[in-house]
Amino acid sequence: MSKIATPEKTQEYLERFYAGVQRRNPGEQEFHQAVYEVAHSIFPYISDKPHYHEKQILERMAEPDRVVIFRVVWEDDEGNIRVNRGYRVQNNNAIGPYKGGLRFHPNVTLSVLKFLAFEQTFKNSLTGLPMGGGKGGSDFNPKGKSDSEVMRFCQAFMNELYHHIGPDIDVPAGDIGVGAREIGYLFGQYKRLTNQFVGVLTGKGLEFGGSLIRTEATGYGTVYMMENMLAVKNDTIDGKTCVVSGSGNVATYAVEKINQLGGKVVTLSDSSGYVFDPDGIDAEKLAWIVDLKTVKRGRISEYADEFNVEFHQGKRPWEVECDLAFPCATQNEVSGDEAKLLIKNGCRGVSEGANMPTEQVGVDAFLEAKIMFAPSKAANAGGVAVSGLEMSQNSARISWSEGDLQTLLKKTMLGIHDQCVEYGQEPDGYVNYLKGANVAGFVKVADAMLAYGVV
Ligand code: NDP
Ligand code: 2IT
Repeated sequence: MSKIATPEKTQEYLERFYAGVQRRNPGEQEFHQAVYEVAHSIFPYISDKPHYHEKQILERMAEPDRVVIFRVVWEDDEGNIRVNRGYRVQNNNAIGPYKGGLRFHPNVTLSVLKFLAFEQTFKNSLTGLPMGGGKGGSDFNPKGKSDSEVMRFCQAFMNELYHHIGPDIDVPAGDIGVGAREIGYLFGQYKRLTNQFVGVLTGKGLEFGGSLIRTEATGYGTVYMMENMLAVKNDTIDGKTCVVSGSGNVATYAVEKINQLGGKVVTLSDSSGYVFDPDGIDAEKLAWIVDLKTVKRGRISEYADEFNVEFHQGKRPWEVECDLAFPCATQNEVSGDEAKLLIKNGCRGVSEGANMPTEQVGVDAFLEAKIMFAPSKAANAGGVAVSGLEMSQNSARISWSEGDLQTLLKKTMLGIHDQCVEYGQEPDGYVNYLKGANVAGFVKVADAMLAYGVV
């Protein structure tokens, strides 16, 4: 069979490609899912562009440049020696140094990090900034650990990671379980090991090279994406009832921006369940949650006790009626049935703050119902975009003002929105943002790879 796809053979070629990905990466379900979702958009687009096939561009993008797996040994407060596994997946550096977060969570596996690094490659391309795609982390569970234990773990993790990163090589940042505290410990250890003060991590404290609005950027950007989609329909967030999942960094700043734009957020969640507050989670209640999560490191169920509202143990918020939904917790947190329930209950728009939060059948349901659907690689790119701006500020040894950064973040999200429209608008006018994001993200990386030849 020829390697060259033709429009007639698109489906056959997609299936052959996907079978190869499954065969070479056995058991890596999340990675398969992420690659399939992208390939499904890319094959029809490249079916009449043989140069991409001849050079096996998508095949190369779905094989990480490099994966580093290492042992992390640390001592807990009782003097026990603990062993975790650390990873860094360097997926693709065609358009810039590898860039992407670190996740500390017990369900971290190679499959999870490979899916995240693959997605990051397209997301970073969409930002328009020169950043390749990477991701890393560990199966370490920060929950219930003391600050000293987290510090010792971070130091042990960096003792290996520092060999593989650098401001022009690979620049990690935060993700689930890695916030300001962890980035501080990681950066401190990098500096100690290398005797260099360079922008090797983003999401740093403002005192040591961090950028204003990096903390807020992902959540804000996810809401700007929704605002941009609504604007096409001459609509706004004002007055809309919104359902948000999660209660970490992305979720809380999404709530803050929705409130500022006049929307009402009625849910937040964590892995134990969700709270339903029909009066809305206003700025005061949100400040209470941020303190609960970042200082006391408590659970969202405590909100229900404090504000006398319902807590739905073991459930996810998608059963609550809403106009707009913002999944901001983790992958595959919206099942196919939950997606259908959202549509049935009148939800008109979904903007994904988390990475790949919707199962493929759910994504298909959103697209079939032709509701506004911003996939994660477009919707949550505001975080890594401001990380890119942090890298620029570090290289130039300057700090930009909050106003300048706010403008750049908004401009970046609008640019991403417009690229999705350019590549995703269908003949009937419906914008398939998923297709648009995948194709727009692909083209830039693919063209850079073509320019390098076969390497
Ligand atoms: P945080 O660690 O700050 O918060 C994570 C939130 O998600 C917590 O509420 C956590 O609840 C919940 N959660 C985690 N795992 C699960 C699970 N298995 N089931 C249900 N809930 C879960 O992380 P972030 O807010 O930074 O990240 C959230 C999502 O956003 C992730 O998908 C991340 O990849 C994505 N993202 C983050 C960016 C950033 O800048 N931070 C940038 C772009 C995307 P619990 O405490 O119970 O675990
Ligand atoms: O998924 C993501 O884009 C992030 N966790 C942020 C990555 C970054 O480098 O800021």
